[in-house]
Amino acid sequence: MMNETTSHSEISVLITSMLEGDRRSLSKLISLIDHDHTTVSKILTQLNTDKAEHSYCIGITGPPGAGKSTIVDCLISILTSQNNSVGVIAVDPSSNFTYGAILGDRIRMSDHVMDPNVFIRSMATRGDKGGISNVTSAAVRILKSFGFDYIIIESVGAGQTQLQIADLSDTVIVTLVPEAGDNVQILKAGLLEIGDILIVNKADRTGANRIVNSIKEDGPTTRSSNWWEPPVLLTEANRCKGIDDVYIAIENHRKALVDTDNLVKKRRERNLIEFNKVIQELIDSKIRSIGNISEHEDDLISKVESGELDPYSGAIQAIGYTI
Ligand SMILES: Nc1nc2c(ncn2[C@@H]2O[C@H](COP(=O)(O)OP(=O)(O)O)[C@@H](O)[C@H]2O)c(=O)[nH]1
Ligand SMILES: [Mg+2]
Repeated sequence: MMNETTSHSEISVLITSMLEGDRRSLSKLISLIDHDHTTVSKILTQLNTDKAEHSYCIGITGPPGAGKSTIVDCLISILTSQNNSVGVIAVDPSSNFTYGAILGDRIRMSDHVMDPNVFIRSMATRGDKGGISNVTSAAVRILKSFGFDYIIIESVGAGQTQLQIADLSDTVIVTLVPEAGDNVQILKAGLLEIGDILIVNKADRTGANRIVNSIKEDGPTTRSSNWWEPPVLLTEANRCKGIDDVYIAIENHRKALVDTDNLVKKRRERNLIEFNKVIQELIDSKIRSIGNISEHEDDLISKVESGELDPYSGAIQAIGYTI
């Protein structure tokens, strides 16, 4: 495993072979940013952004255990059967994937593990519970540069201060389960609002139809518009039932985005959202590092404490610049 001493030239070698389609290099680059976020900008500046617009990003979110990874597995099977390459980032180390083998065929399972068209990677959650970190977004940029046809991001919930799954995805799928039952009102306040496609999974459990109806009755969400009404779909993901309709809904949403010029517009908006979030993160980390420096300035602190130095001048000295 490489560490923070990884040089520009080592990174360049990895990027060159990644861009030639080498999956080991792709994997190593993602490990690098996952373990040492100071490599993020070194890597991102060297990526090929020409390919980036090609990838279509699908975000899937919902409570833990709702069946997100199972749904992703089914989607992988559908997407690869149409000769698409798929890269998956799961922001949840506990995610289990069968590499698109959910349809049951053992021989196909080993095909998928070796399948150069499928790449699956779990990343640790950072900061806010379930939030998407800048590292996740950097990983998605690397996958785009690799040139996957589809990129799927799986994440639980939504952190408030960090990037949201909707900030990275062209189509957002929100997954609920019948157990949500009476909590629909609570969910409505947050999760449902961000979905372009709403799924009620575990159709085999009682109450599934009831929750579909209650979501439909609640009417338009903030994602509704004159060109898109989020469909509410019932699935049974451990048998891949209903996932064909999810795929059709994704393609319909994609077509609607393109036809209304919203795909380009929204991607441009999202670039700026990310830009602002990174600025915020950089400022926050600068403030934290200043805090750490001043802890070590015992001499300065005792001078301020004793009154030998006034707090204002002391603070400016601790920070290293004036305002
Ligand atoms: N009964 C039932 N169980 C399901 C269904 N879909 C997924 N599961 C199971 O629910 C559990 C959690 O699924 P998982 O995909 O890991 O959920 P995630 O945490 O949202 O990614 C697993 O044991 C799945 O096999 C379904 O349609 N019906
Ligand atoms: Mg999962």
